[in-house]
Amino acid sequence: MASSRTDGSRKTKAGDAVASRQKQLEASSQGPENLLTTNQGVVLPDNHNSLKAGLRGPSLLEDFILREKITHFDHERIPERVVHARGAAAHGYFELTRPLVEYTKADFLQEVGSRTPVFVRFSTVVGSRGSADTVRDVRGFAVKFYTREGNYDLVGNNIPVFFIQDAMKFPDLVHAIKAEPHNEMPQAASAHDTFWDFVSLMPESAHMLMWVMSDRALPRSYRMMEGFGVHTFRLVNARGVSHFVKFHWRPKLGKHGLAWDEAQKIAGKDPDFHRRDLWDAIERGDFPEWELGLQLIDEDRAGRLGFDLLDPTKLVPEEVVPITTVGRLVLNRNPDNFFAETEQVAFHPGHVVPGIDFTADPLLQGRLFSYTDTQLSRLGGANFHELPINRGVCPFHNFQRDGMHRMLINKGRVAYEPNTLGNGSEFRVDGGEQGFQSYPEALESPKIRRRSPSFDDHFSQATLFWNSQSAAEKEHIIAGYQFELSKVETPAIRQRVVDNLAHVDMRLARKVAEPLGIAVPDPKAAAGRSGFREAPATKALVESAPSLSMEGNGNTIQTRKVAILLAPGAELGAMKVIQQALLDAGATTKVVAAQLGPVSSSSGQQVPADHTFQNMPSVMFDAVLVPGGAAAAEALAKDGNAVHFVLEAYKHCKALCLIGESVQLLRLAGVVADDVPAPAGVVFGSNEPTARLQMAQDFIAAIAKHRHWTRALVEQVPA
Ligand code: HDE
Repeated sequence: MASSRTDGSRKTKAGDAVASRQKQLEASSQGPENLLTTNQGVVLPDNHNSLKAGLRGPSLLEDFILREKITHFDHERIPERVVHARGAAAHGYFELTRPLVEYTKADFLQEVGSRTPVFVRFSTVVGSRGSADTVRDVRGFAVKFYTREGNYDLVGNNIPVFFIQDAMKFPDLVHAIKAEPHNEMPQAASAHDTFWDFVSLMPESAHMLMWVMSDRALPRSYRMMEGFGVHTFRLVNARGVSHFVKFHWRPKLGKHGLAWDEAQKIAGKDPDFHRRDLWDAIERGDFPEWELGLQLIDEDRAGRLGFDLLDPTKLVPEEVVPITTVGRLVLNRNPDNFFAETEQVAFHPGHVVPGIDFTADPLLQGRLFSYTDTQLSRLGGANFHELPINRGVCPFHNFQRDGMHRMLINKGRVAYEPNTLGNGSEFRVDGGEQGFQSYPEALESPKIRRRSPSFDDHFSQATLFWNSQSAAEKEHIIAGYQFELSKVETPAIRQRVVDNLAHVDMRLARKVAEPLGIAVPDPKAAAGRSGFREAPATKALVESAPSLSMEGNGNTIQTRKVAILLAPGAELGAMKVIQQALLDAGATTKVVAAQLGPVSSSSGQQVPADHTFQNMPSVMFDAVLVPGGAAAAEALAKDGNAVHFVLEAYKHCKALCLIGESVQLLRLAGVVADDVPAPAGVVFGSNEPTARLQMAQDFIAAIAKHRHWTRALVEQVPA
């Protein structure tokens, strides 16, 4: 429990802030016990039988043990988050690698090497708590820093812009994208009429829609996605000088996406795919890591960007303002209890510390109200800051009192200020230098309920994003729109979407329209609609920004999962060499076979299978390795599940290494033939010892590329 002292301990250097935070949490933790008691501590005589009037008689109301147990159970659930209900979280630390004294007085951003404990929650936005992880959606990326000056929350997303510009439209957006209210369908999906109805009437959503239709909305892993603060914030230094700042989290493993067909299948095969991936990586000791990067912009530069920094539908390309790396985030401990930590954690963009401040972004301003307000119903009252996961590591003291579930026992008779009966006269009331000082931004304008014309250009950055994508990424965006609109039943809505798209890029609009059987998009139709404020497109400072593409990103195979398909008679020689090379490069391998138990190799060696083709299908892996051996290849070729495994990995453009005779698995589908070069990302080779090392290197290089999106004949393979 936080102490109520206001002594100077927040200034003393914590020896190891991360360890003391953990100790603080442990004080509220409980491990398993042998003895069961009631909540009052009375030892239970029996945990199987209720108290009855006779062996076969009715239960007695008097049974306080049964009543307490059932009552507690009846109230186990709390409302899920109204958005971002589905999530997973972990503990870790933030380490500063570059001092920011020049820009901010925030204590945790001063000294290189200082470590601040953090709790980070990732989430999807639209689905309910039990929905699948791999749906097409934005991901939340919320970081709570337990600093010595109070908790600082950076509550961001994995997409750097947002659908809307003003908080006033947030409830409409959420009502439109969530399951439709009459039948609560579809779950965790934007592919339905109400969402597209709304966004097609809100051209300010054009930029964000491009991101959501891209593979950014299908991350391979939380560990392989970027995070963004989205809004422009301020950093303020000790002299009161302010800089605008944009926050970026950049994953050490690179940014990577899934194939859409794959993401949909994973949603059924393992709805916990991202949650499990995060949990397993931390349990294995593969601690996920991100760099914190800042774009620092002074007032003068801000005026020359060509768009309004307060508009959350705009980003600042790093090609225009470079990103300075200032620290690293490491997640190294899984929560002990999902409910107590991941569910009860309460983030709030308004949790700031001295040296970090807001801007007048009208979306951010609305958020500053929403987050405490929502906890009042979600966490049942005003004392949620006392929950162990939400407690700060520095002392706090004020005269806020009472309320549901108050845990702190405030001593004394004084709960007001000023006072002379307590120590009230010691408090500064003269607006002195101490504490959080709001940046004194000059504001003198008439009240007005209107949108600034500087927010009117909705398409230039959507076009910039489009221009910055590789050919394959563009195809994915087109396919994303086509899929979503094919689920929209009202033709006029589909038409409106493509008419709007014509303002982003005519080719994109035509390609989306074609297979939907709708008219060639008409940009003028969009412009004539009410709510469509046409603004002269601002000149983008760059035509294309490679940093917005995910192609060619990352060159490591660390933590990638490789399936080794085994059947009786497999020749293990080359396979073993390649497996070792994969492990040395940091990948993990699993043996997958027709059934569990040992599989006999060609030399009679017994290799235990970790999984079966059905319980761990190809969508659970990043790459596939199949050993040679005529008998094994024959057996796999006759097993529909094995053939499907290989072809599905091929279709999802994953790296494949087929040794010796196992090449026939791809021949069956007609995607390889003698006279055709090996498809991109597919490595063939003989069992000969001389070929092994080269094969291993080629396979590692193929996995490092993540996916071979331009691979030939993918459409020919059945889904
Ligand atoms: Fe949130 N958002 N949001 N949001 N948001 C919530 O707070 C809200 C927005 C984000 O893991 C809620 O505690 C409004 C942008 C994350 O616990 C709620 C507006 C961004 C999380 C809320 C926005 C976010 C939330 C629901 C527009 C990216 C999950 C439960 C004015 C910068 C945090 C809760 C976690 C959660 C309101 C827009 C990120 C209702 C009103 C933009 C990562 O308060």
